[in-house]
Amino acid sequence: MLERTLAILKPDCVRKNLQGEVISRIQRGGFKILGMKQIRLTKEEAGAFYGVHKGRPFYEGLVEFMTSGPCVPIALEKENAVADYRTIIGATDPKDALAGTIRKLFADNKGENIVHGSDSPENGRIEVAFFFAESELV
Ligand code: DAT
Ligand code: MG
Repeated sequence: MLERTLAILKPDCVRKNLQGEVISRIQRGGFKILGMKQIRLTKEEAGAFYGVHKGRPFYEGLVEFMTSGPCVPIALEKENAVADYRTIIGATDPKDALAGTIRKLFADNKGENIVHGSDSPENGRIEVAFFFAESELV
């Protein structure tokens, strides 16, 4: 199944100038980039994007972090995109991520973990649409 998934190069990735390192790994993974932009999220946008985590102890810090600087949402397409992208980024906590994954290589901790990835094909489509109009996906 051709799927869409949303990657975000988070503010720590941009601060560390790792955009190229991460994008090259995504490209080597065979993903097609349908759309990419650099933005700075507002508190409202970050809060809505992570709405599923509202009320959890890390939610406020997560919104703070995601609004702390520019980030780079990237719409990706590939067969089995959601699971394959999660394989190359690794576990949420870099301590648990496999060697060679993006989070293991570059992330400092569970909160500041370099990249976002969608967790299901349905959420992949929803999250891509959160950042991109269909006309921006080419
Ligand atoms: P993932 O980003 O791997 O899909 P998630 O959906 O469980 O992970 O959580 C979303 C983000 O929230 C995650 O990338 C970092 C942050 N987060 C999750 N659990 C956390 C925790 N226990 N402490 C700090 N930040 C956390
Ligand atoms: Mg998630």
